[in-house]
Amino acid sequence: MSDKPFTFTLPGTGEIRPSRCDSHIERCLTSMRGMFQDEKAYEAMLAVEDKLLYEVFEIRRPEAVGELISGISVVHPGLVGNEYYMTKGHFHSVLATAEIYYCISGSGCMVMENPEGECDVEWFHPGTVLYVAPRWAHRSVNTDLDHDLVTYFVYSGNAGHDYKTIETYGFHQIVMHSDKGPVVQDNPRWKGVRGAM
Ligand code: S6P
Ligand code: ZN
Repeated sequence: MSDKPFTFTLPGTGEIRPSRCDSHIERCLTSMRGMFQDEKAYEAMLAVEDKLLYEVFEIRRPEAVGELISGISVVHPGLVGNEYYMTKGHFHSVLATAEIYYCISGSGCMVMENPEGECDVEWFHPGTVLYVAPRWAHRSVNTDLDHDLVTYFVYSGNAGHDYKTIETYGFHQIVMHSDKGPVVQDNPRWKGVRGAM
């Protein structure tokens, strides 16, 4: 990997690919087993098609202190039962590493929590910059049922990803669709001991 400076361009509205991309990850329904509230709806959808829920295009850099890894996250529109398509979500393995998200197009939110169980949900609209403070787990949710949620993210090269904690416990909060729009609720399926995480 070159150590020289470089440039690339972000996707415009209606596009999802940056002009430079070293890795492209696609996450389908199968990789989100157990994460949605409505298991019957999940299994019924999966029986028809293993739908693509979200994609990540990364501009890779060495996973080292001082480096910055960035890329584009695209959460497609849709529902599993009454729950919006979303990312798996994770803590960073090096908990004390922050992340910046910039919303290019679409709308939605970031569901966040820290290991003490404090929760926060911040909303994305085109132009929104979100600072995910160190120690906060984060999950992107697309609350627009007609358009992709496209964000640009930047995080420390050495951050790493801890998926297991969220896979084991879930997030404390969920975002559900209603006639009046998105509603943030406590997660009835959260598997930890309240106040202990
Ligand atoms: C990495 C950063 C994003 C996410 C992406 C997909 O630290 O937060 O690149 O990886 O939005 O989410 P997830 O939870 O499947 O990695
Ligand atoms: Zn992250």
